[in-house]
Amino acid sequence: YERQYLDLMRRIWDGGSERADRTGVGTRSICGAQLRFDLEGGAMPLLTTKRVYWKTATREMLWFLTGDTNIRPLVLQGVKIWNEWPHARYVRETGDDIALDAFVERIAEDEAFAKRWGDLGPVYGKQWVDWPTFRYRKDGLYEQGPGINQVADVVESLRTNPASRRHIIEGWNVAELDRMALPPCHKTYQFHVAEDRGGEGKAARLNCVLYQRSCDVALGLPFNLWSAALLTRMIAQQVDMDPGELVWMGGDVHLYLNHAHLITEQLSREPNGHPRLEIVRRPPTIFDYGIEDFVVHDYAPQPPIKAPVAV
Ligand code: THF
Repeated sequence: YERQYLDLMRRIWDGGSERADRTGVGTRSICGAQLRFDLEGGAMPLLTTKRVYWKTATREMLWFLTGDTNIRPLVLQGVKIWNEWPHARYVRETGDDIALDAFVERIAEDEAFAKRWGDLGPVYGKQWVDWPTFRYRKDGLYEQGPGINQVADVVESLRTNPASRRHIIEGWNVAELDRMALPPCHKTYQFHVAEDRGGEGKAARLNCVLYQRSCDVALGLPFNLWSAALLTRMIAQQVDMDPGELVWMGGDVHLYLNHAHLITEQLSREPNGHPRLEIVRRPPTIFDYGIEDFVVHDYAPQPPIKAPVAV
């Protein structure tokens, strides 16, 4: 399965069209790609050709599910992957040229500062569990309505109407894009239930399609694949189904030009082993998981390969 990832990387590096992008770094990019991973038996799309920090990606997923959009809880757990964006905004808006490390330390130590400068705007967490609504009053004006918890709704619809074609979690709230530090990349998750064919009391299988509009193949995709598989596993557990297949679809699928060393090194490596995820407990709801509920077996990856993230 990992070969699909490496083949995609090679295809973009060899044949992608070179272009300037929003971040100014430059990419090679292709339009449209698909990867498929079987999650049966605990299998996970966790790369072995470099170390992927699956606990970091898991903490990020659990943070999404809390609905929080401030980086402080991540910072307090040592998760650094969202730090660059609030830092860049702070420097831009205040003119204070503080170093990233010092900024992050302040986020950790100063709650009021974190409240003011640590927020990413209404990104994933907010849209997933508290999508804003408005309703019209009798006088024709409108007021805020109750937020929509898309994750809870999908769990409920999988239980009550598994054959539905509307099991969707959507991050792309058009009206709020301009307030987000970064509009969602992994924007649409759709779940699909394959009813058991054989009978014999076998559970239905839960499949997931993820549509990602923009994909940083070297740094982001290893995280995004893990996280999508993780979410599918968690939801499957909650609705008493077996995990099925993860289908990943990308829109603008690219490699950053300053990731050349990572790409060359990783493409020279051979995949080794088949890591598995065990969820050691069945929490009462999809919102009650903790990092200690997840154990990965048979993961002996090759060394990490460092590369800078484009902001
Ligand atoms: N922007 C860009 N340019 N690339 C991305 O992958 C990306 N994301 C999120 C939002 N914007 C993005 C942020 N996610 C790393 C991993 C995921 C990120 C951001 C950064 C990263 O640096 N990973 C390193 C180190 C990990 C660590 O130190 O814990 C790695 O080696 O994997 C994709 O959704």
